[in-house]
Amino acid sequence: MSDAFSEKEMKERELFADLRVFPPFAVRIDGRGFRRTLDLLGLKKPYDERFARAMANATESLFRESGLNPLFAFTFSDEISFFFSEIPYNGRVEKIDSIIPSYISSSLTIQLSLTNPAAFDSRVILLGKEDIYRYLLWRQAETWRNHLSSYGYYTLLRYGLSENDAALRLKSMKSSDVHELVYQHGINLAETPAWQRCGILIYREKYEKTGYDPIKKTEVKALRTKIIQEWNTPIFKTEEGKKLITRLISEA
Ligand SMILES: Nc1nc2c(ncn2[C@@H]2O[C@H](COP(=O)(O)OP(=O)(O)OP(=O)(O)O)[C@@H](O)[C@H]2O)c(=O)[nH]1
Ligand SMILES: [Mg+2]
Repeated sequence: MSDAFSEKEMKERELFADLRVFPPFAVRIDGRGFRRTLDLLGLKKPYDERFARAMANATESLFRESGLNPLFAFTFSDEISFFFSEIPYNGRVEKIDSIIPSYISSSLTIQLSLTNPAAFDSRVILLGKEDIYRYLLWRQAETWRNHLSSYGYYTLLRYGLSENDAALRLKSMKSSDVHELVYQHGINLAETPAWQRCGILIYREKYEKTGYDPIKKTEVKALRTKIIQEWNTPIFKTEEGKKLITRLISEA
C-alpha cells in the first residue's frame, strides 16, 4: 500500500477552497426533482399552501438559527433566493453553496415530515447593490409565468390531455388564452392568492420595544428585530413594490 496523503498534499488538492465572493451577492437554491418529491407526498396541484408554508418556515429558520445573516429572501415554487450584504464564511463559495442548501433540505424535511431524502442545488450570483432590484423583477416575472403555465397545464390534464400533449399545447397558447381556459374551469388567475402570483418575501424588521428598568425605575427603549413572512408580496414593478425592496436593500 502506498503512503497516505500528508495534510499539505491534501490541502493542495482542495482546489476550490479558496474560491471567494464578496457581497453583495445572492444565493439561489432549487429543489432537485421536486415534481416527483411533491407528487409522492400527495400535495395539491399546482399549488399547495402546506408546501409554500414549509419553504417559508425553512427560510425563516435559516434566518433565526443558522448563524447566517441574509438581508432578505424571496421564495416561490421550489426555489429560494437569499440576498447577502455581509460575508458569511469569509466569502468561501464552497461553504456558502453547501451549507445553505443542506440547511434548507434538512429544515424542509422536518417541516414536511419527509420520509424520502430531499436535495437542493445552489448557485451564487454576484450582484451590485443596484442589481438586486432587477434580479427580483426577473424572479418575480418567473413566478408569474410559472403561475400561469402551471394552472394552464393542470387544467389541460383535467380535460384529459396527456402530460406531453398538455405541455405542447401550452407552448402554443397566448397568455390570454391560458387565462380564458382556466377561467372556464372556474379559476380567475387575477384573483388567486398573492403568494402564488407574487411569491413570498422573508425579511427582518427592526422595531422599538418599550420596557421598564426596575433598577433605574424608568422606561427604556430597546431596538429588537422580528422576522416577517410577507405573503401579500407587492408586485415589485409597482411603486409600492419598489419602495419595499429599496428599504430592504438599504438596511444593508
Ligand atoms: N404538487 C405541487 N407541486 C409543486 C408545488 N410547487 C412546486 N411544485 C413542483 O415543483 C416543480 C418545480 O419545478 P422545477 O424545479 O423545474 O422541477 P424539478 O422537478 O424540481 O426539477 P429540477 O429542479 O430540474 O431538478 C414544479 O414543476 C412542480 O411540479 C406545489 O405547491 N404543489
Ligand atoms: Mg426544482
